[in-house]
Amino acid sequence: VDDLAKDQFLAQDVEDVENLRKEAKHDNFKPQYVWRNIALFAALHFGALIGLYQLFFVAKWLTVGWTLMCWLISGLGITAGAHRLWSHKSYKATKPLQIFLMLCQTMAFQNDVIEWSRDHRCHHKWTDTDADPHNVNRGFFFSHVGWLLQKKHPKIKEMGKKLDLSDLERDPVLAFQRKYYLPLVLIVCFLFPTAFAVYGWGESALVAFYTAALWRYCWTLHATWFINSAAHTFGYKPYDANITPVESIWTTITAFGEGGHNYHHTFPQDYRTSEMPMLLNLTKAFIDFFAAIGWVYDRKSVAEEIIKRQKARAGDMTLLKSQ
Ligand code: ST9
Ligand code: ZN
Ligand code: ZN
Repeated sequence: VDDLAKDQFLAQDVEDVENLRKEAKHDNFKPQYVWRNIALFAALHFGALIGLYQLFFVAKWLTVGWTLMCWLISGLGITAGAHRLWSHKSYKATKPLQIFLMLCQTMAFQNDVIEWSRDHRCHHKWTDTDADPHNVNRGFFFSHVGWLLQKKHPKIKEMGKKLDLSDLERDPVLAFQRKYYLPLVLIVCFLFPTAFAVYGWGESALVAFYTAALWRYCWTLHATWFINSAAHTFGYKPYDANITPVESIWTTITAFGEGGHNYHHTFPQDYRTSEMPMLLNLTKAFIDFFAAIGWVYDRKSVAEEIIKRQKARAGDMTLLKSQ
C-alpha cells in the first residue's frame, strides 16, 4: 500500500503472506468436521425458517418492526463494536458507550469480543492464507460458514499466537463479557428480544421467540458472513486490484456499511470502512452521532489525497477482476 501503510493498524503482512502461500503448496491438511456445530446450525436454520413464515403471516406489525430493530442493534454491536472499535481501534468511546456496544455485540452471539477480534486480526494480517480463519481460497461456502463447522487450520493457531491482544485482554468491559458470556447471551440474544415483544404489545411468546430471536439471529449471522464470502468475491476493486476483497453494495445494506471491503482492507485503520455515502454507511452515522454528543473521540480516517493516489496506482474498476 502507501507510505502510510507502515504504521497502519493491521495492514496485511506481505512477507508472512508470501511464505504462507509457499507452505500451503505442500500442505496435506484434512478438514475435521465438528458435528455438534453442524447440528446446532441446522437446528437454528430450521427455527429461523419457522420465524420467517411467522414474520410474513402470523406476527404483529410491531413484532416485525422490533425484529428489524434487533437486527440493527445487534448488527451495530458487531460493526461499530467488535469490528471498528475493538478489532481495529479506529476510534475511541467512553465507558457507557463501550458497555452498550458490548451488550449489543452479545446480542449478536458471534463469540465474545476478544475471540471475534483475534480471528478478525488474523484475517487482516494474513488474508487468503491458511492463517486466515475464513480463507476465501478454500471456497465460497468455507468462507461463509464452513469455517465454523470444522477444526481450525493449525496455521491459525501458530500465527495467531504472534498477535498482540493485550489491549483487549486488559479491558475490564471485555473481561466481564468473557466471564459471563453464555448467561449473558441467553438473556440478551434470546430472552430480552422475546420478552420485549411479549410484555410490550402482547405478542405470543413462541412467535416472538421464532422471529425476534431465532430468525433475527440467523439473518444477522448471514449478513455478517456475506462480508467474508460475497464481499471477497463479487464486485469492484477501485483501491487495490491485487486483493480479494471487493466493493459490494448489497452487503453494505445488509451489514450497515461494511460492504466497502476493498477500501477496508486497503485502509483498515479508517473508522468509516468505506467511502460509501452516509445513508448506506449506517455505522458511520451511528459513530458520528455519538461523536457529536461527546461519547466518541479520536476517529481515524485517511486523507483524501492518499485515497486518490492509492486508487490511481493500484485500483481497478473492472467488475469481477480476478487476481
Ligand atoms: C460467528 C463469527 O458467526 C462471525 C465472524 C465473522 C467475521 C466477519 C468479519 C467481516 C468484517 C466486519 C463486518 C461485520 C458485518 C456485521 C453485519 C451485521 C448485520 N489466533 O476456536 P478453537 C487457538 S460465531 C490465535 O476452539 P478449534 C487458541 O489457543 C457464531 N489462536 O479451535 C484457542 O484456545 P483459546 C457462533 C487461536 O478447536 C485454541 O486455538 N459461534 C485462534 O479448531 C482452540 O480454539 C459458534 O458457532 C486465533 N485466531 O475449533 C462457535 N483461534 O480460545 C464456533 C484459535 O482457549 N466456533 N486459537 O485461547 C467453534 O465452535 C470453534 O471455534 C471451531 C474451531 C469448531 C470453529
Ligand atoms: Zn476489518
Ligand atoms: Zn475481509
